[in-house]
Amino acid sequence: MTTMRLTILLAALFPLLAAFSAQPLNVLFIAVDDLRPDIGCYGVIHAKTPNIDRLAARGIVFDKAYCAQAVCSPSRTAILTGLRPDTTKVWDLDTHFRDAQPDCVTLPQHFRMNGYHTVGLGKLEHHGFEDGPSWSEPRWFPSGQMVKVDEQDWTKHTVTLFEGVKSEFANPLEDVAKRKGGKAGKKGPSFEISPKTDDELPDGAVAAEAVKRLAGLKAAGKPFFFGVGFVKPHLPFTCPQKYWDLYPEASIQLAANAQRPKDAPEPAFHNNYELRSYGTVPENGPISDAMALKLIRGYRACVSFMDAQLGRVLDELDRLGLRENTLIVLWGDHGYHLGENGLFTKMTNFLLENL
Ligand SMILES: [Ca+2]
Repeated sequence: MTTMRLTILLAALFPLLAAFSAQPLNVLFIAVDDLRPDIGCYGVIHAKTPNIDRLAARGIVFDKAYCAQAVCSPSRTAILTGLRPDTTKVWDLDTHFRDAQPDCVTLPQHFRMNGYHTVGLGKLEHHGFEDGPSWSEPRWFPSGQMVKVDEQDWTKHTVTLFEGVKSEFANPLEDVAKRKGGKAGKKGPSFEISPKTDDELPDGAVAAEAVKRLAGLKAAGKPFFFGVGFVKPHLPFTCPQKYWDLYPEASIQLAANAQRPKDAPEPAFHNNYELRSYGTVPENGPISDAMALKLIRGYRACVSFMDAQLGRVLDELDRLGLRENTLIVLWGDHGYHLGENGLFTKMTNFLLENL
């Protein structure tokens, strides 16, 4: 049985009265990669997340939300299909849920089958496992690809290239091929102050595209299900200086419970292998306190960077007068360690408290 890390699920069900109107509500479905509840609306004092907080203030904050399995694809698949990993057979990052459940109906697919126009930008399904029947239009990625998945054969993709933003994530299809072919090489640094502007980074490009698309979705006059996927605060913790500046170095402290719990069984842990795949992190041995402090600061900076991109989308929704008739759901795919229990990243069953 696979469980369970805290995930974040916020919904702005606003206004509730709209739910009783004859006009179907639009859905803005926002996925955030590796977001633990380091967020102001969860009472985390250090968090600088004004846009998530304003969304939370007019909606519902779910504080007992759990994920099916604490890693991207199984968790995302469970959210999209409503099925457990043991049913989808997606326990890893290499399996499409339609291999085991060819006829399942995903959440966006359900809306599509009921008259909605469904569009997805960025990371919603796990990269490389985009789903044909879910979307009315090709899936859009900031790295310069539009991917149309065959509606009958999910192994067939049509890819259109355009001038996109270079991503730290590889081309989704190449990424899968590389993983299947063996060990991927070392990646870039685990954290970095980026000299790029917001829009030159993937999440900024997703926000810019989302802002562009909203006007078209409104003009089309059909109810829409709009999936917007942000990849920060996933590693590497790369974002512009202004977001790092929100968290002065001197304000960062190590996790209070940085030791393994007494008598906890060995299988509950891992050796931080995801973190170690980044170039600046040693292959073995402890993560130094100096590096841990940088990672914690970088993670927080990336949460704020993502929050700023979210704010652009929410502002445009308001500007277009769509707020009253759009249900917004914001969710993270699983929790995350930043040194708690001696761990970094995800893929454990620990719950996080007192961030
Ligand atoms: Ca994830």
